[in-house]
Amino acid sequence: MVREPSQKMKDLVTHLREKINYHNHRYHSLDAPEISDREFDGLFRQLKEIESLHPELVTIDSPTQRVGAVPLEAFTQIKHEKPMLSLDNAFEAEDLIEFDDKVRKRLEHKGQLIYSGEPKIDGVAVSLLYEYGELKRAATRGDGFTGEDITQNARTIGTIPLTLLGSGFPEKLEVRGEIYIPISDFHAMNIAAKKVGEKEFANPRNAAAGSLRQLDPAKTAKRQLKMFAYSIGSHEGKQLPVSQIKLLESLGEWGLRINPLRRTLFGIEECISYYEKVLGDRSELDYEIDGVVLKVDSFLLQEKLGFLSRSPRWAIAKKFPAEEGVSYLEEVRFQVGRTGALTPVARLKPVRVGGVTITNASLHNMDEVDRLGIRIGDAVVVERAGDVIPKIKKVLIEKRVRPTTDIQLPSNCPVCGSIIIRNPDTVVVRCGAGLSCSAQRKETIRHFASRLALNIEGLGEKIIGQLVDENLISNVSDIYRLTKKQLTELERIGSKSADNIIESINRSKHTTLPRFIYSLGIPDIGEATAKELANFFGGIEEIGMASEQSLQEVPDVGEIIARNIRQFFSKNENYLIVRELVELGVTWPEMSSNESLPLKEEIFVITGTLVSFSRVVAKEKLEFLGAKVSTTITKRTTCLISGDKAGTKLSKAIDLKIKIFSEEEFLKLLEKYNV
Ligand code: JCF
Repeated sequence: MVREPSQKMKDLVTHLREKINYHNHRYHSLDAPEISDREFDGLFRQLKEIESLHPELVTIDSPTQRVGAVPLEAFTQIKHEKPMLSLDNAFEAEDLIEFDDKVRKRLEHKGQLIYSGEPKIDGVAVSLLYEYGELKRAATRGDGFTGEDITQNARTIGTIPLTLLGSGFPEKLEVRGEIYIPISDFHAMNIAAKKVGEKEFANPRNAAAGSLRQLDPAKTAKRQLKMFAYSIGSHEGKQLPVSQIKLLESLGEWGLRINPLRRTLFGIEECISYYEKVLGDRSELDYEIDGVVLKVDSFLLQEKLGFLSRSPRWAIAKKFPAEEGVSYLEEVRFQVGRTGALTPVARLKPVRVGGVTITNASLHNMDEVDRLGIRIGDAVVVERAGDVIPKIKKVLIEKRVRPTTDIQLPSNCPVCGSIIIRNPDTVVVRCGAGLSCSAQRKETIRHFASRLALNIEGLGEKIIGQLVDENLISNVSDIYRLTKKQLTELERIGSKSADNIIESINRSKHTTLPRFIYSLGIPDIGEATAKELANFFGGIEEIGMASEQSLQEVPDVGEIIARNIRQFFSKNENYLIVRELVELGVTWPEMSSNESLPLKEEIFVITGTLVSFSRVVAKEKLEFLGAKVSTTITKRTTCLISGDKAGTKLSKAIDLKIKIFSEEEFLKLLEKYNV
């Protein structure tokens, strides 16, 4: 019989865990182990042995518990406490000088500014939530507001502490960072995958993303994922360091891994030299970087600068130039898009550019083909910039020795065989068959299910392709008639995935009017225009019946878009599909039309920290009610929402006798309008 563990045993377990965490940190985060792998394994085995004898001593944060959670069926969505920002890009040194000028002007700062510099890791952005130093959950960036819960997988990563070190960390802390796979491990992974006939990954970033999206954490644990921490999101309970570099150093002290190439830079000239230096050292790094991130170092100044939509005014990513390679054009295929537009796609002799094998490049349209003067058999320069589709930069005419062939636009659709239509006004050529062309059917359905449209998870390109080919669906409303049985009869779909797909189909029925409008795939209507239309008309019938003239009253809507909308709804089949979707249960909360928006006269400013949600979300809610939201107080400002630790804006608002709402009053206001 196993006896109750003694106090001595409990102390030993605590001691072992602390020791293991310490050496884990030395090894994974600092690249400076103090003991050999054998000694480390010895400590680990000792802890495991005690834990197996006394399972009641096992805790979730024990280093033995990194792997072992059961596989998930699907990832759940997590809302970030604070949105994850994106960065503005700069490609030229002049862009940096312009950035610096703007920042200094805004701050009315005459001399040099202090910046922080760090390499921009080309991985997967994640957010880790620590409470009282314990890792509570991890999420991918997603759209910046909501991501996927990857806690189980993050726990398997050695550079992510399960418990923070020391005691200086805030009680609640969102840590932001980039997870990546070292280049050497990426190559080893692909060699191994090739051996067993598995899919190879195109680049280390895709490999990292794929590894994080494993439902079984045991699989993630086998990949050599690592993380660099680069900033924080929400935080509570402790005074934070005052600058980016000091914050990075604190993150390092708390046990997170921070990039050793971080620097404090004096003035923009030093930023430019820093960029050159990192670019030069790039090939020696065992991780992919695509530029450097430069930030105004002081948090006080960052706060003064604020944000422009979703990127901070105080940071910029200086991207490395595109990488180039030489290849041959073997063939041109024509792809048929959602609206029937034919896009020529170059099939190239495989060439490695910046560590990635390239076999395809977009040629955009026939004008681009003419501009390049490209012919089949030509030697070409291919360019790859970050994650964008590779491009053909130019033809190497001097290499044209063998006979080459002209690139011909087909006279029939390569998918359905219909006659191709050329509109003399535009460069676009189309298959005019509309939804009778299976390529257009597939693309229309794919767009409908895509993330920014109805967001039907699991209904991706492959499954849609199969469903259309098997004649199980032929338009978007058929999605809502799919049965589990039909799905499981498809290749490679098990009972569980079928259940998940049916569930996400059902979930998608609850949507919003802007998403619904966007999902219809009317040519040239993006998310922004869909929002404007929804705000203006408030209902889908109203849009369907609106004249071209009244459509043009909507901001962003000109002649072409108005005509596209009219054309869409004047087709009986489209009109019917919209009606069917609603009959099949697709619904959205009612929108009030523009004229009746309750806050349309108001200009709000939000200051201080809000407890209930981030300022970005608060802004969205106010805008939903028709208010304008600005970042600076002026005479035109009508209301200030004043959160915790409000500063100069609050005193300025008091001076100007502007109406002030506390967070509580603000919540009451939102409640009144049900938002
Ligand atoms: O390394 C990166 N990919 C990286 C991304 C580094 C940063 O300091 C970042 C970032 C994205 C947003 N900082 C922000 C604010």
